[in-house]
Amino acid sequence: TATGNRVAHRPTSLAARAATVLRDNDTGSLVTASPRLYPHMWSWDAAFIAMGLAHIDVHRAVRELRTLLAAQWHDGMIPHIVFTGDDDYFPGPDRWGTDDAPQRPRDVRTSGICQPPVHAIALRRIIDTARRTSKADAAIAEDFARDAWPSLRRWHRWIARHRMSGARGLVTIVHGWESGMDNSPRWDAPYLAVRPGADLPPYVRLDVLKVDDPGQRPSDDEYDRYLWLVEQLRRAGHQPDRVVETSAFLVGDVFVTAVFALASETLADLGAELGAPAAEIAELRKWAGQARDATARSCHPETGKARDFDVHAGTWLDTDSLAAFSPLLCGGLPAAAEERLVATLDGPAWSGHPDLIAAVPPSVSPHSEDFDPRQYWRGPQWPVLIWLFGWAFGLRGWERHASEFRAQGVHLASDGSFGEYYEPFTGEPLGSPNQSWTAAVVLDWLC
Ligand code: 2M8
Repeated sequence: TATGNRVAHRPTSLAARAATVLRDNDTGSLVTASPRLYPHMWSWDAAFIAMGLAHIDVHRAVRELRTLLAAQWHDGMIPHIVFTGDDDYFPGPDRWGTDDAPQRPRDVRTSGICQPPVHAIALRRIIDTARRTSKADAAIAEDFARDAWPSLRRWHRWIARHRMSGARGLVTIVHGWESGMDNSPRWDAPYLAVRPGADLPPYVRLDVLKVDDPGQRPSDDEYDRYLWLVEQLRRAGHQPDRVVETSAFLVGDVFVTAVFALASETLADLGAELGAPAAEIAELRKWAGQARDATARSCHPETGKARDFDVHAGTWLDTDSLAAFSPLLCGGLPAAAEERLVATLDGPAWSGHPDLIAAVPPSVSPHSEDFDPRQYWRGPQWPVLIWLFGWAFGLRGWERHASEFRAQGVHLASDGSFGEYYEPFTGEPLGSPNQSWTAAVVLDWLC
């Protein structure tokens, strides 16, 4: 079937294509984030990818997370990129300068920052999928969960220790890349204050060579700032506390905070099922509570939308991005405030915008002056975010919303190209085609 000039695949054919993408991007021990643009493993991509793999082969799903956890730093941080041998991506490990960091694992090269902690959520989903498949699969997933639980707990402890002070209780990030939403307008103001030094070593961008239209990627000016922050991290020797003291970019990220709250609670529940130590479970619930409260407290008194906090400027950041709805991921708002936020999300500035190809929220509101329908994290729809919100809605008992997000997410991706992101009015796939996490969430929606 076709809508406009978009071809729409039937569910069985779409699922088969999604599985093929994951197989094609598989190097054996890891599935790269995309075939050309991102030839390595990314932390939060890997979590979603593993969840998709569980529908094909639970062994393979578990191996994906084992690969990621083998790259966990000794202090608990899960790095945002695990590099394969491929050197066709910039910045690679030499530029990150992580080889000298004493806490990085010896036999694998990684970046020196992290990404949203969605891993416990993926593990929960993998176990649930495996339990529906067979007793044997359930045993594989549960055995792995017993092994992985202490590592995930150390990861959450790292966040609680190093990133939970100084930003009104929100989890702080030291680079826009840590948010996963690299060039979101959320970070425009804090990035303005990042002034690349004259001693920024020269570099050549590779990303712009791998997309049809470089206009869908961040600008050169933005990249200078990204690379300057990498330089600062490297000069801080990738020591977590030194990094926080010296970074020109230091922001409390409300989306990461809400994900941390949701994932900590999920990890605590898993721990209770697996018989983990009670004190460790209680500590996770404490962090979840703190993060949930900080998320709720960030809401604007008039609009009710959640906000990020710029530590250096000492100001709240008001941006009409999807992160404004973060409290819906983790709960914690009074009932009336929550209802209002849900109504805003469903309304004409978001999912209810009459011109959207699929009734799911874009990364930035089409009513915002920052909105750009083709520009990366500045307007397109991202299936992976739709999955996350939809899953959280299901958990919260909002079945109608959860199934609506699932159906509309499938509709958005039904062209079968598995775009990294989509133009929200036409459904044109943008960025990289055959993006693994898009294939993974589509597979999860369909299975
Ligand atoms: C994008 O980020 C990387 C840097 O980490 C890049 O632009 O090179 C983001 O969309 C990020 O959220 C994602 O994890 C990564 C791989 O898909 O690509």
